[in-house]
Amino acid sequence: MTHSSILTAAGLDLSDLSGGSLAVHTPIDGSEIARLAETRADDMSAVIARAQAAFRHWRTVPAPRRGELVRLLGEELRAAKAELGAVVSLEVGKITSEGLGEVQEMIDICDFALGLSRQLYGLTIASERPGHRMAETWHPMGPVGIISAFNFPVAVWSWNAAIALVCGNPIIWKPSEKSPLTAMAAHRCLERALARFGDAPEGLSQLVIGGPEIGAALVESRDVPVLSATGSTRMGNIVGPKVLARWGRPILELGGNNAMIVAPSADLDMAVRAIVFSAVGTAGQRCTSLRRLIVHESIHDDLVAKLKSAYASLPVGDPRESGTLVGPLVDEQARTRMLAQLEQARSEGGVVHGGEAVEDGVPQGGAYVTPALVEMPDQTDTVRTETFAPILYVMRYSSLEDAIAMQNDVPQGLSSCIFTLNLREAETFLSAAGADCGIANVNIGPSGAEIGGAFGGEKETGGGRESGSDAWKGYMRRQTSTINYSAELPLAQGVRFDI
Ligand code: UN1
Repeated sequence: MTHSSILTAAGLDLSDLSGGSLAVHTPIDGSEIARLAETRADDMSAVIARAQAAFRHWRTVPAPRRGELVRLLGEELRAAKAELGAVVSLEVGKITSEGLGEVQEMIDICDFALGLSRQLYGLTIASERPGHRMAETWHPMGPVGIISAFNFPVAVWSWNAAIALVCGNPIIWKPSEKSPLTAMAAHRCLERALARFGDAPEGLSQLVIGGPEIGAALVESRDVPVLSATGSTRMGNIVGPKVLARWGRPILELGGNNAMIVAPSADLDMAVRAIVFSAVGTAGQRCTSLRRLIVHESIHDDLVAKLKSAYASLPVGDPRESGTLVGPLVDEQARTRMLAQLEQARSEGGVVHGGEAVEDGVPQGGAYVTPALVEMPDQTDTVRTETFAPILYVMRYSSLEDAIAMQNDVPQGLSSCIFTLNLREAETFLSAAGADCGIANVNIGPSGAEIGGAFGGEKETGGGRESGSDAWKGYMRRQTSTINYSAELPLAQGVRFDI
C-alpha cells in the first residue's frame, strides 16, 4: 500500500493533508506524507468557549447515556482497527502488531469506560449527629485538555477521552506535532460515533493541530480545569506549575527509567523474553521501556551471554514487514541522541554491544539502529537519564537491598519489576520498603500494562494516574453533603452556640 492509500483507508481526505505549514514525515523512510493546516493560537479561546458551552449540556446527560457514546466509539474502533493501526505504523514507525495493539488498547478502555459509566460510585458516610446523613457525590469538572506524545499517539488520548467523556467532560486534544495524522484518523472514529449517538452537543470533542503555543492556551486557561499531559519531564516541568498556578488540576505522565531486578532464582528463559520485548519493543520508545537491568552477580555473565545472542538475531527494518521486531526511531534527532548517549556511557566505563546505525537492508531515509546492550560498572548519571531509544544498561548487585536501592536511585518513578521465584524477595520488592514506582511487577517486564490498572508514576514521572482503577476520580470533583432530616440543629464536635 502507498502512504496515501494508508491514509485514505483510515478515512482521511487527501485534500485536507496538503497546503498547510506543519510537515509530517514517516519514520519509515523519512519522506513527507502530509502538510497540515495548523490551528491558530488566536482561535484557541473560541475552541475553549465551545468546550465550555458543550459542558453545560453534557454534564446534565446521565452518565450511562454518556457511556453509550463511548460504546459506539469502541464499535467504530473495532471496525477501523486494521486501518488505524496501519496509520500508527506509518506515522510513528511501530511494527504492525504493536500498531494493532495500540488500537486494541483504545477498544479496551472504551469497554472499561462503558462499565464505569454505571459505576461512578460515591460513599455514604455515618454522621455523628442524629437524623443526619452524609454522602459523597462525584460531578463533572469541565473541559479536559489532552496533550499527547508521539509514542502512543492514540492510546493515551483514548484513556483520557473515554474516561473524561463518561465523567461528563468535553475534551480538547492537542496531539504531538509528530503524530497529527493518527490523531485525525482516531478523531474521525469519534466523529462517526458522535453522529450515530445523535444528540451530543457541538464542541464535545475538538482536535487542535499545532505546536507549543496551542498547548500553552490549554495549559493557561482557567476554563480548562483538567489538563492531562504526556511527554518529557522537561515539558512537565513547564506545564505542571502553570496549571497549578491557575488552580487547575494537572495529570502528568512524564519520563520513566524503568528497571528490572533479576534475582538468582529467576526463570532466565522467561526473563530473557521479557527483557527483549520491553527493552527493544517499540524501538525502546515507550515510557515504560526497560532501560536498566540489575542482575545478581551469580547469574550476571550467564544472562548477559543469553541477551547478547538474543540481540544478535533481532530483525531490524521496515515495521510493516512481517518478521520485523525493531522498526525505526521516530526521527534522525532521536538516533543522534541515542548514539551520543552511548558515547557518554563509554566514557563512563560502559562496554557497548550493538547500538549502531543500520543502513543496509532497511528503507533508506529512516533512522534505524541495532538495539544496544551496555555493561556498566555503576549507575552513572548517563544511566539515570532517560533516553528514548533501545539502550539497556546492565549492572550487577550482590544483596537485594542494594538492588532495590539502585532501582530507586533515579529521578523517575514509572515502572519496575523483579524476576524471582522467591516469595520473600518478590514481596519485599512490592512492599513499602521496595520499588518506589507507580507500577511494580513480578515475573513480567515493566511495559505493556493493561488498561484495568491505574497508569502513572511518582517523582519526575509526575504523579498523575490515567486509565483504569479509580483514575476516573481525577476527572471529577468530589462533593461531600450532609443532609439533616431531623427537626433539631445539632452542631458537630458537640459545639454549643445557642441563640
Ligand atoms: C506510554 O509509553 O506513554 O504499558 C504508554 C505500556 C502501554 C502504555 C505505554 N500500555 O507499555
